[in-house]
Amino acid sequence: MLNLRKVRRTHYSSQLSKSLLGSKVSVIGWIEDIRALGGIIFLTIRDVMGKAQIVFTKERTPLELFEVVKKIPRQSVIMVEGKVKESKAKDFEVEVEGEKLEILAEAIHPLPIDPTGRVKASIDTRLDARALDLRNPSVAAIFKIRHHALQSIRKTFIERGFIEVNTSRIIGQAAEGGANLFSLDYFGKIAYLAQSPQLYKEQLTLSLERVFEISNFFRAEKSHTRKHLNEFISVDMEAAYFDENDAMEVAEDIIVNVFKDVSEQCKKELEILNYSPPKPIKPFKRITYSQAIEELRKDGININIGDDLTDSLLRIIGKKYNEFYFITEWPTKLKPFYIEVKEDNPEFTHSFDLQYGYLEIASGGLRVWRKEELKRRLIQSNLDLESFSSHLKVYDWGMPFHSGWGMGLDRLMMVLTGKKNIREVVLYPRDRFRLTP
Ligand code: AMO
Repeated sequence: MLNLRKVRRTHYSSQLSKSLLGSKVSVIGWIEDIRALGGIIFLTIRDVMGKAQIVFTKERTPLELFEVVKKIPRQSVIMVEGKVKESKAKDFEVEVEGEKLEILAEAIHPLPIDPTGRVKASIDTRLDARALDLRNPSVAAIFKIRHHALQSIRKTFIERGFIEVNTSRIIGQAAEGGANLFSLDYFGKIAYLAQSPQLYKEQLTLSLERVFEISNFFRAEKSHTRKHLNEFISVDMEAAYFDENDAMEVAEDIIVNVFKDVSEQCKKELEILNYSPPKPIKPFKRITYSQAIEELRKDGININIGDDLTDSLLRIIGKKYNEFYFITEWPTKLKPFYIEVKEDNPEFTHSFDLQYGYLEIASGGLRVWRKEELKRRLIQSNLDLESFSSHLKVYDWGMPFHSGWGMGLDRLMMVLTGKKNIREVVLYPRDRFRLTP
């Protein structure tokens, strides 16, 4: 029986260096490679920090242990105690001369995928074995970058006086209107999984003034694309006394800082991915929706003001603007009820989408903050006033004007890591065909 209290690591693989020559160390990792060359066995073990070489020689190892080591299946987790010595291998400056070995967890053979990546597998096969897939350094790198990106985003918000909040994921009314809701039975009533924290974050500007939330949201969209999931992480912000330009500035700061922080803090991970992310500079370019339509028309595309910018049209625009840029002043009919219309031209709104090339990263704007106007817009959008009553009453309590946006973290991660399929950057993606693992 394994004595858990004796399982101790003195060093991560990345901490083994010449300064430890001659010292006894204890390392823990999974076996990536194992090569027995006559009287010597070379093990490459990996841990979360990197890899190390372990050597067992026949002359120094009890015969029984030597025979055991040879046969341990790859990806099994072992603990090795031994002495640090210089290595002749080109990948390692030092290696551990194994003296004791304990198998902490044995892996089966064959495994569903090869996490070294030498044997390629489809994204679906990899996702079915996601926990193992993450032993591949180029997969783990994505999620280490994600961790740093989240820290950077939080830091920028906090520096700008925003408070992090957590609103409910189970809601009684559709935050965005529309039909893309998953419903569930809530003690005999119908409840929904939140599509966005839209109504809550707006309400919170009344008291907390500047809020942000980073959380999972749910859309019951049937579309099966490389940029949509049915559960995604949205970074949301909302601020009192902000107009849409103030909100856009915060988005610029978030983006500029996240790319800077990741480039500085994730050098090793970006090298593993062999990718250098863009280096956005603010202010980002801004084109109005009408200018975008004009440009498409010049390219001979038959399109009218009021038509949506579909994926294929955004791909054309994205080729010209292969960077971060805003498309502003969208037509009222293409935006939700809570976006304020322009006083001089109510066909258009105080809205923006933040794009990276063809990819929509965020959308937001100035909100309707006067109750009568909000009621008018709800009616215009064919939404039932009664079901919004708990939201509407807030507008009687001194609601400041406010603006905000929602940013798709997973899409941002695609740009940060150079991945073309959103499933690559999400640990356990949920799409129409995938509910496990
Ligand atoms: P919107 O619906 O545009 O706006 O969503 C905001 C951002 O979230 C990301 N996103 C998605 N990512 C992956 N899969 C999906 N199915 C998905 N849907 C959206 C996109 C998008 O730009 N309440 C407003 C925001 C606001 O006005 O504050 C909203 O939800 O990157």
